[in-house]
Amino acid sequence: MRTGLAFNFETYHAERQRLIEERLAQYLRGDDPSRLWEAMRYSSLSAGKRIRATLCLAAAEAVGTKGGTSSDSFNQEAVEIALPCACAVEMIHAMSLIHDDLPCMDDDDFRRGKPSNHKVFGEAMALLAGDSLLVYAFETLLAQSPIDIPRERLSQVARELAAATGARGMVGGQVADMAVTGQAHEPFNAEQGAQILRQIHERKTGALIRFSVWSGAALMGASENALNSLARFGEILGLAFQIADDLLDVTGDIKTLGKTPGKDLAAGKLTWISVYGEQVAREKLNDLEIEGQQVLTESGLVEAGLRPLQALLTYAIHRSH
Ligand code: GRG
Repeated sequence: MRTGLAFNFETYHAERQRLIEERLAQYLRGDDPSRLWEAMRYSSLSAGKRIRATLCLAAAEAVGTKGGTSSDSFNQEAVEIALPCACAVEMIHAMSLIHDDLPCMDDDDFRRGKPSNHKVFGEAMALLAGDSLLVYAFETLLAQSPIDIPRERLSQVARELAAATGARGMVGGQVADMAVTGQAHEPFNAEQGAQILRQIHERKTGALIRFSVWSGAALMGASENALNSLARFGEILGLAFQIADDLLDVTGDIKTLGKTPGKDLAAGKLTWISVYGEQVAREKLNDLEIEGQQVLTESGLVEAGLRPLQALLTYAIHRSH
């Protein structure tokens, strides 16, 4: 274990991104049929922030941190336990971006500063690359996780990942989103708009982010109290991440964002901006930052080990892309 003097988030994040990308490249080196694997790698290995995978590692490291450990130490054991799961989450995330960009969904030509998957490989291959990534994520989690993780724990993690991805999670959220797209300017009553928005966000983005934090801790065998606190922290961070995303859609530019800005607004999507306005959205972000830090202190985990999670919340809120 390496230890340093003070916690530096940029260094922490860059090192976790490198680890995640190295391992993703290793898992995704299949070559037959070669065009399919190429399409899977094209989206999975392109320049993402890796926030979900980093959250998974950070939660595992927080649980694995014992008193007296420096917060920028590299907890090799925790990282090895959580890396297959972190990569599985990134594969599912990449799959959702590929499908989201298809002409039948958001129809976006750019993603992560590059042409979208279907622009390079065609719609049929993009669809199949997404399908393969979805199932390969589960294969990776189940086949690559260390053998000494209790099987019951691993199967619970796989079950939760399926729930976060499917009809009760991301897919359900996408469908709920599609159902109201184009209606942002309709006369929703305020309460109704807010309720629909909450249901979309909790499932479409929130569920996978919550899972990312929870799973890192669950794989480490965290106590029930720590698990509950970290799951709640994941919900708070998921909502904050989405509000920041909605704000970036109106304030960002294509070069920094790596995708087309203003699309939510143009499509008449229900977002935090269309329902509450920019000012309220920013106030909510402040509240969530405070609430998230508070929830972490209730986890009972060692303070030094929580610093990466604290910093990830701040990053999710203040990021520029
Ligand atoms: C077929 C299982 C299945 C799902 C597809 C298309 C779809 C259903 C769901 C859409 C989910 C989606 C794309 C939500 C948007 C989430 C979001 C804010 C993405 C941007 O995430 P970042 O900022 O991106 O973390 P990077 O590029 O940094 O990884």
